Amino acid sequence: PPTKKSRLSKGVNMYACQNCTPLHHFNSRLTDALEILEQHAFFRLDQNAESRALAFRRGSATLKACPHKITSVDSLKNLPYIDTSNSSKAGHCKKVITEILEEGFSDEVEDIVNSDFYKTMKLFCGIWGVGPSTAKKWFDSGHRHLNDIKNLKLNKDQTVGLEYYEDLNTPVSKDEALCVSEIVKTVCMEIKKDLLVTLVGGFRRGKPAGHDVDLLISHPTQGEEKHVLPKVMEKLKDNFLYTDKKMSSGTTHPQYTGKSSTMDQFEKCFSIFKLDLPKSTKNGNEKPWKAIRVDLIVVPTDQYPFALLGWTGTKHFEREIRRYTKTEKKVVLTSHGMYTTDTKQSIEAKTEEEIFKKLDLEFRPPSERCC
Ligand code: DCP
Ligand code: MG
Repeated sequence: PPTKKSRLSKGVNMYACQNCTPLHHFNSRLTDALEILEQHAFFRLDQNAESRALAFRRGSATLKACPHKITSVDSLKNLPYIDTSNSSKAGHCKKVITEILEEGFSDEVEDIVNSDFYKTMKLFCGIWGVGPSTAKKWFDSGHRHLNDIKNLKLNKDQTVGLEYYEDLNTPVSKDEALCVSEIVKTVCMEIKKDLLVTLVGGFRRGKPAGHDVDLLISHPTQGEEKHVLPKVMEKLKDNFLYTDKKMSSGTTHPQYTGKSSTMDQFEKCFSIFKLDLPKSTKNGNEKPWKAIRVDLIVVPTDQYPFALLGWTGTKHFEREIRRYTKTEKKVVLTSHGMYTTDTKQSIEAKTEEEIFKKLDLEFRPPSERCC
């Protein structure tokens, strides 16, 4: 059974993976504010940036899981990561929420949104291949506009990221995602008729739009997925504006612990796809296609349920289920598999449901993982 700490606190559990977090919830005015603070903390890159950002995300995840609208400070009582007496970070969440509940807005959030720093960081981080450290370097050098960046030394990702900035910052609709998915499926079928293409990421959670299209490619027979990606890429070469293939290290073993705990070891291709627009949306002056970020991830069938879980997100849900698993179950969970921390024994699972069951977690379908 879960430890005392992790048990229900006023209906909202301590680990976000234990809660039902639907796409549409009751407290978006508050969570929008906390997520601006989260992003701002992340942009600042100072000493405790990551843990400060995480504290805001945890507070926001709690509010998203509340099955009602919070209208008074009283109802914040005992909420995890918001009303906990011994954390100054939870205190910060509560202070901002209180301001919004009582005044209708938060000065701190307004100041951030209107600041040159925040606006510029958002602009620069919108370039594919640019993270907060590069963006901050440019900001500190006095750059404020995309035009200022054009003549700087950029890597390959950043160069195409800047070239297709507008398209890549226009949300991908569900229809567009399905369209890309169908094109990839058709090509896969030509290579091997049993290849399976699964739309994951935000769209699997039910989001109507997203920033990219994430597709898992697998085959029901173990090993049949090998050597498929180069063939898929060859067949799609006219559909791609840009590709960056990441080779598998060959160590797609559940116990592999790479440098980054969030980056898995699957063979994959990060690409920019050139999607033809339907005639009705074409207009005389515009180009007849849209640049869309597409990720193709090749998954051996024995690791499929873990990859499915790992690529469905959200990022916070993934972080939380791994934290729960490690702390409460002494098990390491990755997109490749899971194993016990002490004896390193692999724990098998054939479906997502079985993974939850083996971890003593109530099953959450993708639509309830929107934390
Ligand atoms: N993922 C992760 N950690 C990363 C990258 C990805 O856990 N560092 C997982 C969780 C995400 C999924 O992969 O849900 C896809 O990542 P995206 O960044 O594409 O996020 P989403 O698809 O959830 O949202 P969006 O609509 O912005 O694409
Ligand atoms: Mg995505």
